[in-house]
Amino acid sequence: MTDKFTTTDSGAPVASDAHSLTVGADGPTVLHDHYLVEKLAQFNREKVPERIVHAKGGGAFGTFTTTEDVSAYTRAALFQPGVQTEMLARFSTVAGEAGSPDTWRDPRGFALKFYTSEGNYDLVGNNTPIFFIRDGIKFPDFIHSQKRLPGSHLRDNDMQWDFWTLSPESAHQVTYLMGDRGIPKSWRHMNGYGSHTYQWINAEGERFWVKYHFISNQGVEGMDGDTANEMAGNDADVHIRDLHEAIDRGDAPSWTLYIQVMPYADAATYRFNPFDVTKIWSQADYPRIKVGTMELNRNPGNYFAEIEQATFAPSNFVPGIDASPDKMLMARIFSYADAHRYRVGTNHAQLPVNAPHSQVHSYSKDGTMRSAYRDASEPVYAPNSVGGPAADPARANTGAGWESDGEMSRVAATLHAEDDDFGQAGTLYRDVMDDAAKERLVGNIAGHVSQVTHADLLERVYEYWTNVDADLGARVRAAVESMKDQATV
Ligand code: HDE
Repeated sequence: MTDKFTTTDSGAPVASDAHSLTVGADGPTVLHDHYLVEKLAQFNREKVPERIVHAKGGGAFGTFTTTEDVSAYTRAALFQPGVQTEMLARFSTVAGEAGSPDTWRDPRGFALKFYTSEGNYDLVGNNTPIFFIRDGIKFPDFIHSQKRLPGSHLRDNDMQWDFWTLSPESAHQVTYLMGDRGIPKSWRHMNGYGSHTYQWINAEGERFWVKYHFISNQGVEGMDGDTANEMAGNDADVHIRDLHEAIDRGDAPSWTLYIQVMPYADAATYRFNPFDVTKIWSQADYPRIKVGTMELNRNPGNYFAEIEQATFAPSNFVPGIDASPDKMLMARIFSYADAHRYRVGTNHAQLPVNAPHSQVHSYSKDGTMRSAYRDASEPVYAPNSVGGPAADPARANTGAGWESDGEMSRVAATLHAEDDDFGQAGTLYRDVMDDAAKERLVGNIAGHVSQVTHADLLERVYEYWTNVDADLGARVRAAVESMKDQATV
């Protein structure tokens, strides 16, 4: 017999774990069995709304250690030499629901929260350095096209290719997605990228443009489509299991962080618009510079409390790190905190997994589920003359913004010398992939495209791949036609 006894949520001992209060053994249950009512009411509310994207995922805690000296580029406390920072990582698929298989072909989320001495820094990236679109105004449409039809509730390849071919800026990311990195072997075997360009500011106030690359020390390995389909049936949670078991057996996975640094003034003339998230920067132009190591070594104690309720937000910057004029990043800076207030609650930042490990002196007040509050003697407004907290711009030292023409416009971002939608996708195909990888790419695309039903749309898909590369376009057409022929014999 344990010395622990069951209580209500308010701490009073309960009479039974097994029997409701009834009138006689076989009579009606009474409404004043308040413990039964509490248990059922609580159960009905166990779920919070799942994330609208990135619903299926898992994560772990660990540390980030800055091993190199990058203080010339940022004054952020976490990136000063030798500093070690506690952190949380969450990995996810994008389009599937909370119970969907880990092995569907999809980008993987790579969301990081660093509990720094200057507040939380969140870097909410993916396992790909690029994205499908370049303006956040398209994001809800893009996600609708990847999710389910309103009538049948089925996913639909017509809808996906319709959106992709009408949004040719997707070509680089779709080439990546259909290739060997489209399904990772495990979360430990994939790289993570900040994807957007960010701004770093050093102690002198000098600004730089920066891209983050977390390179897996386990090596990058993909999973082929057949194995992925098999795993979807046999072990739909294989990626959650892999990470959990690796950490449990003391085999802590790690990643080395590198950055690419672009001098502030280069942005205006670089051959690709550096604020377009569908583009990478060539490493020949901006080589990788090592920063430090991230290690994941502690599994969550409770999945719901620490992973489902984790709220990552690209708006969580710290002094020395700031935004860039990337239109996608701008939209995300609004969107995530708004999603958290709706999904988890106004005071989500007070939950232990989200609370900073540094002091909080905000002037926020009240709201559902508030547990943190300041001393009653402290003022609830600023400015005040009674010694309450006051903003310190020198300490904040965020970016000075960036130069712009000052005019409001609703147009595409400036095209730089080599900017077009298909160029980098073609380079990925021609220069990065070997013959075997090209063959697998064609097979993966054809498998997906063979389920497209409209003839006009099919022609548009072939044109899309021909724009990436003429040889690739011809091979996709031949492969799809042969699959369709076989399906009709
Ligand atoms: Fe997200 N995204 N996203 N996204 N995203 C969410 O946040 C959104 C984008 C990414 O493990 C949501 O709490 C908009 C790019 C990750 O908890 C939501 C736009 C990249 C995660 C949201 C983007 C990402 C999310 C869903 C276009 C890679 C999971 C509920 C402007 C660089 C984080 C929530 C976790 C989650 C919005 C585009 C990565 C709805 C509006 C680009 C890893 O707020």
